[in-house]
Amino acid sequence: MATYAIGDLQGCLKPLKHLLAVVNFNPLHDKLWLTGDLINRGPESLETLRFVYKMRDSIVTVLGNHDLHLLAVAAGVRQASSSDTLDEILHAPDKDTLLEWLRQQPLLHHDPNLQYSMVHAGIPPQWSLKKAKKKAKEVECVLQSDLCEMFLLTMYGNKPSGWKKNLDDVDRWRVITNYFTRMRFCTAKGRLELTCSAGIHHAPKGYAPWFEYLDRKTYSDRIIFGHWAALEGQAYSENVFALDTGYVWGNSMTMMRLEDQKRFSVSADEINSN
Ligand SMILES: [Mn+2]
Repeated sequence: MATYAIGDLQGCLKPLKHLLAVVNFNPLHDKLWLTGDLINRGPESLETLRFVYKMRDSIVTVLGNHDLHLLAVAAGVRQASSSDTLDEILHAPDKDTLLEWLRQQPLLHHDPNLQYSMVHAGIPPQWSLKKAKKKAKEVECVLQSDLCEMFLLTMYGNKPSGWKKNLDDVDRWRVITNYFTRMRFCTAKGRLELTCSAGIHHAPKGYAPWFEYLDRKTYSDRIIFGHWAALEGQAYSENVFALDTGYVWGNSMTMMRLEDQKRFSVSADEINSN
């Protein structure tokens, strides 16, 4: 029995199946964690979502920005963008089942036995794990409630740029969601810079990757995340595991076995030459 974590799938089913075969993944005994962004941009979003849904009893996933975007487009509160590849899901006969399941997924997962946490993008420096869990829960409850549509409608935007006490509901949900699903660079106090998606060495002035702050409150917690393909799987920080290695952009898909932190990866070239 083992637990594996894989970075953003983005509708790429072949490398997922390949990695599971490499380790003889057994859904009866093993667990698979996914860092979110299950769909969009890649070639097989519908089949990927169906595959994950079928394996749902062996899977833990967290929501990424693309997953939330799919829910917003499906709810009719947001237009799809020209680079989206979500149409096949939106027209699928099993769409409602798949999206209803997706809506129930968390923003943060913590396993007290394995001592790992997982989010799509990150946890802001000023929040402890305990606080982060509380904030994630707040938005998860909204998503799973009758307020879901209102949340999806008002979720988009880069402001407010950071957490403050006394934000109104819509603003606090947006900041929480931006932290967990979109953050890359921020200040030590958690002010976000959401326009830059470059690598670690291209931090906008005054900002750093969220995990680089040595006094961040989750410094001794082990955190798995995806979202940031430009890191190429390297966060150069202890206890922080970057798993999005940009398969959908022609690079590779990465899987880590949590028990021994051994990594497995498969490149787009390998998959395409088979
Ligand atoms: Mn993402």
